[in-house]
Amino acid sequence: MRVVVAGAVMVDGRLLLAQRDRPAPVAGLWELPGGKVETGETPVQALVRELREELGVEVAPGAPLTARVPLTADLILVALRAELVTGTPRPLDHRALCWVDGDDLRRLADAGEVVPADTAWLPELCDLLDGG
Ligand code: 523
Repeated sequence: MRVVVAGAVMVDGRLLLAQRDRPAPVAGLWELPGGKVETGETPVQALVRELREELGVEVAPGAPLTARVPLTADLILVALRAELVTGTPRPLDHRALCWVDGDDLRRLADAGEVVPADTAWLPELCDLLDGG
């Protein structure tokens, strides 16, 4: 079983979303940025590496989100909260980035503009965002 780890980066009550550039079925949709855990890495190490590569920032991973999402028979998607330590996120591997509050996130999801697997985290993300 391989793990894909994504990061929930929140600053001042807003969540960072990244717009996928590929593959075609999800291009243009918004996700929590991240990627596959490589052999010999922990999910925490993988998230630090992925967000460094994809966003040009250093993060400190924290608590996991509750939902774990099976993607395929041998791939599972998890998310960790991540504190932004240094840098300003840039879309080095995505089409664009945006910061959303709870209402923005619900609107994007209602419009079908969130990567399907990531919608599993909507309730807990909206709770975190709405709670300030
Ligand atoms: N997801 C997904 N949501 C989400 C991420 C980061 C990834 O549904 N927030 C899915 C998309 C792919 C798989 O997880 O099916 C791997 O994500 P990807 O392509 O971002 O990971 P990489 O870049 O490590 O994969 P390779 O391109 O294969 O290296």
